[in-house]
This record gives sequence, C-alpha cells and structure tokens, in this order.
Amino acid sequence: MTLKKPLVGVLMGSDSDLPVMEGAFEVLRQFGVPFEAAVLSAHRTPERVVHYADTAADRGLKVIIAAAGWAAHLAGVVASKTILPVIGVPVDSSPLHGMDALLSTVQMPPGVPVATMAIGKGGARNAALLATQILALFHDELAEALKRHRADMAADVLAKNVKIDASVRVEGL
Ligand code: RP5
Repeated sequence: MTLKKPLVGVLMGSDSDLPVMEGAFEVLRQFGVPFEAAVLSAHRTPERVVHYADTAADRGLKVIIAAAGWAAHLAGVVASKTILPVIGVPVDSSPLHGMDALLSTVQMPPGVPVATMAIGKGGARNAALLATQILALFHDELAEALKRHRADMAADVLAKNVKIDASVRVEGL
C-alpha cells in the first residue's frame, strides 16, 4: 500500500501478550497494511483505553484489533467507545489457557459486537487477515494480495500430497 498513516490499531493488555501478537504484526507487514500498536489495559489504564477508542476513527484508523488474556474485557470496552469494527484475540495467558478470555471476548451482550478470533497465536494471525479483508473492500491491491495468498495456501496443501505413498495417493486433485 502507498498509504503510510495507520489504518489498523493493535492493542494488547500487557507486554506479556506480545509474543502472541507478533504474528498479527507479521501478517500486517506481509500485506503492507500500515498499523500502530500499543499496550493498554482495560482495568489498569481504563481512561487511556477509552480515549484511544474514542479518538481512533478521527485519527484515521479503520479497524481495531484488541488482544487480552484472563477476563478479557479490553476488546469489549474498546468496542463500546467506537463504531469501528473491533476484532478480539483471546490470549492464552491464564490458568484456564484462554478459555476465560475466549468467553469474555466472544460473549458480548447484544448491541456491541466484537469479532472474536481463535485463542492465541492462530487467532492473532487471523485477526490481521480479517482486518486486511475489511480494508480490501476499499483497496483493490489488498484484495488481489489476499487472493494470491489463498492461492498460495492451496498450492502448499496440494504439494503435501507428494508425501503420501504413490500406491495409495489420489491423483489429479
Ligand atoms: C491481561 O492479563 C493481559 O492481556 C495479559 O494477557 C494478562 C497478564 O498480564 P500481565 O500480568 O502479564 O501484565 O490483562
């Protein structure tokens, strides 16, 4: 993308979430999506979370990704203060291995949705892909890049068939 102003904001509740969220950074960089990132906590820095969400659209952001563990209220609080799409990533940082974060992120009461991804690193990568898909509605080059990415994944899957013994392998897939 030629744009340099951040279009995606990536929030996480703690620096301990960084190893999970690095995957989101990697995907956004791969597609050339300009983004910004910050550690902000819904319970430790609530006023700053509210301010960030309140001003996000005016600053040009189009999508916000919010990652947190334990009773993960970050994405819900952000969603309460903006009509930008908010994508939640439940982080597996608690003794419940992220099940608590999953339920508290996905179970938003009717009226304020959070698009909730899978727990952990896979969810972080998917959050970045979904953000890119949302932006692709208005940026044709992103749509083309996403189609190439899907085609590459399909080719990778089909290439794995060589590992199956030729005597039983299905040909012509
Ligand atoms: C949540 O609590 C954070 O999102 C993190 O996943 C978890 C632990 O935070 P730290 O105690 O490592 O700062 O708020």
